[in-house]
Amino acid sequence: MSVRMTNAGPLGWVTDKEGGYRYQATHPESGRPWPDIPDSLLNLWAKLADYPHPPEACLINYYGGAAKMGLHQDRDEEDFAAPVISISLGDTAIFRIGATTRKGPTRKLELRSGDVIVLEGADRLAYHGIDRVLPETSELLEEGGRFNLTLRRVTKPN
Ligand SMILES: O=C(O)CCC(=O)C(=O)O
Ligand SMILES: [Mn+2]
Repeated sequence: MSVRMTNAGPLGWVTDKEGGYRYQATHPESGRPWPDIPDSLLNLWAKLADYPHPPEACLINYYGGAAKMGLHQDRDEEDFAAPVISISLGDTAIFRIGATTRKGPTRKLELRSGDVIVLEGADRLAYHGIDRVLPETSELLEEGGRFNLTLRRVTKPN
């Protein structure tokens, strides 16, 4: 994977050779809990999510150099009634979004710094990915590149 990742929140999305993709409460190398999701992001969720419970994971992706992300669905969560809310910061990305089947038609969207997208309803399980990041399109990050934050509800509340 060319994207660098970390997390905030009670659960983080991780992967390694032994365990594959999963959510867990601690960093797989340090064994320590993830830091809290900042209030500003919890407030954004409360405003935009048509869902009565807070997010449990904030996945933080950093795209440097030629980093990209292949077409995939976000489906490791238990409750697809909760949206995935994605925030873009830094250089502009070419985002691709399609249907709920891998072979469906796709379209491209430019995600600029500050853009927020909500994957909900029929789009919650839409295939999506990042074709590429356009260098030097934002001055937000001194080192360049792009951060993407995704807020996710992982468990189904009782
Ligand atoms: O970087 C993005 O805008 C998308 C990230 C994403 O789809 C993911 O982390 O699952
Ligand atoms: Mn995704």
